[in-house]
Amino acid sequence: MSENPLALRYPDHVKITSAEFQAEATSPVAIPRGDLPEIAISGRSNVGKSSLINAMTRRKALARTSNTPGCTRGIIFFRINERTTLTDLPGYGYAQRSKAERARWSKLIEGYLREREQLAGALILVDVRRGPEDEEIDLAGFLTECGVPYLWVLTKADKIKRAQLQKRLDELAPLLAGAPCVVTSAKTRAGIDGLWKWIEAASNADSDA
Ligand SMILES: Nc1nc2c(ncn2[C@@H]2O[C@H](COP(=O)(O)OP(=O)(O)OP(=O)(O)O)[C@@H](O)[C@H]2O)c(=O)[nH]1
Ligand SMILES: [Mg+2]
Repeated sequence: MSENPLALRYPDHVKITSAEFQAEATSPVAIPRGDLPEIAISGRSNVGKSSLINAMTRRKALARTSNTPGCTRGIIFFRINERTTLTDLPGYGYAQRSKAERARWSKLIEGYLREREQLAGALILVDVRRGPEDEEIDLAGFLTECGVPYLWVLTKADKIKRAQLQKRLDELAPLLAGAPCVVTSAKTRAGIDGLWKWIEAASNADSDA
């Protein structure tokens, strides 16, 4: 019998002892110095980046979440357990922004992803119902070009029926370019432990390099 990924509910092994907001950077000069391995959390507006950070840290409102797309404006830095920095990136694909503002954002984010020395990996969030589109495929290519390992994170798994999930994963698999993938829900906490495991491995791989 094939395993249902939503049934893979490991007991959470990461104990969160501290989770702190460090800074919000809306321009490259505002990016804080960092001394910890860093993981960028990326994806289009409304995909659930900020909600995932709250689920990962077991904090209700560490990252600001909203039904209104475009809630997160700058790159937000959170220090977790004095061991890892998570960055909440502003969502893209939100059409109601001016062209100039979108250009400024992509410059900020691309510069950050390309140049941040302690960046150990990136999560690319994709709504499990929607799957990766051009923007996500481009981002994955960009990260590969920058030498940043990435993990596909399929979000909002609670929104589809369990019986449909395996079929959906089979449909999406060819689009994921062989990169690892975790199915998550910020609502049920499915997959959160798997995220931390990947982050731990990416952080160690980076510090060994
Ligand atoms: N059912 C369900 N809803 C979710 C989940 N994750 C996020 N949401 C909802 O989706 C909406 C957007 O979530 P956010 O976490 O603010 O999304 P974001 O990616 O940070 O959005 P931006 O900051 O605008 O880029 C909110 O209404 C959340 O409650 C999930 O796993 N399950
Ligand atoms: Mg957000």
